[in-house]
Amino acid sequence: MLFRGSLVVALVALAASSAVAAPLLNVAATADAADATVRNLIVERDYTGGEVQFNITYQSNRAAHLPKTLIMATGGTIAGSGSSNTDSTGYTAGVVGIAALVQAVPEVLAVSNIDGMQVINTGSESLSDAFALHISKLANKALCARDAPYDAVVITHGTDTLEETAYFIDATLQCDKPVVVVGAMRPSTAVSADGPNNLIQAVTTAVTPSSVGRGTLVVMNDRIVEAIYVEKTHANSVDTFKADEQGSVGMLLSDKAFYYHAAAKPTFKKVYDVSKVAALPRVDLFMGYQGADLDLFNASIAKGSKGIVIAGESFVANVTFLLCTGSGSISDIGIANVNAIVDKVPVVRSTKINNGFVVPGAYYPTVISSGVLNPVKTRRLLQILLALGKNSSEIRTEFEEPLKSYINFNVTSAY
Ligand code: DAS
Repeated sequence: MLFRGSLVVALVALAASSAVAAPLLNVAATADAADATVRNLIVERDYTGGEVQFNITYQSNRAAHLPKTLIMATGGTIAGSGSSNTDSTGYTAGVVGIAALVQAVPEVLAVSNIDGMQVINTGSESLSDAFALHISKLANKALCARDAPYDAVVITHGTDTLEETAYFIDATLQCDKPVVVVGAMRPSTAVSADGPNNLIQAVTTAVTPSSVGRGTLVVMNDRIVEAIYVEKTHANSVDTFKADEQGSVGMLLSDKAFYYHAAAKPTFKKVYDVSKVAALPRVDLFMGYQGADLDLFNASIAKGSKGIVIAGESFVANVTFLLCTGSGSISDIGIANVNAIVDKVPVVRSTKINNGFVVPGAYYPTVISSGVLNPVKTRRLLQILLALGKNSSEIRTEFEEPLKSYINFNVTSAY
């Protein structure tokens, strides 16, 4: 079994010294090759929009009493391999295939029938907007379509941009069935690799009946956290995916999902239908800092499509900007650059702090406030709204209205 610590240790003992990666990679390759028959299930694959099909490359034996989970593998450290068993920073992400991932933890087959699909196998930093749209469509088809074939979806993913994919699916899934996104901080070749346990916990959570109606979840390191709030909080440690302010909604106890409360919808959460969207528009993100005059707008405008923005040509709706400082504040000199483009494109301000709100108000009347969403999630929502054809004032309403009503709510008038 690829991930078994004991096997890794045994291989380390057998290997002369640094040649650990080779035998482990061979195990992975063999495991995937063993599923060659399943490749007959491959249907056409469409990565750019339109009808999506499942490219199943792993299928477990069926047990009639168990639910059906589709694992969509995308790569990342959970599918990574290093040159030594203590290497947790210099490894190659996205090399182990879906069949090997599942076969490394056969315990998952006791809780669910599993189909595996290798959507892509790469580090999550290299995933594109097209990927986000594609995997959302796949999840919707797997779970929410009429006669949907699956009870739950688990996505294995690199951790660096995991919260972007998780949030995008959370904001676009058209039904209440569980989607669980999972990764690992240590590659499969490391001592105490966290991938195997994370994977079994993710599948267990996905098929737990009380996971229904909780939106997309991230399960790692024993914790269950809502995608809308989760963030990667530590660059290297396994204890990294958290919702600092909102907390985790549950945890895994002896690999059983335990929730602290019944399912509840996050305040203000809305779900959007992107089934007819063919591509997400470009949205750029800028960091605020002392001395920032935001003339990067001008630099990007001077190159390609961003130049078209300021010229006010027809492409303008395809480029939008986000700003993020401590509370979404914008420098005096920067606001002049912002104001020069806000008639053409919506500008949304978020916060790099990753906690708290950027509240709507009179402070920057030309700029839209992101509310509780962090910059990368704000970017995703902005892409969704633009893709659905919303204009600037509609985008402002989607971002700001719920929070505005909350802030303006007068307690005494409620009695
Ligand atoms: N290589 C990074 C990624 O795929 C890191 C990781 O997975 O932990 O996001």
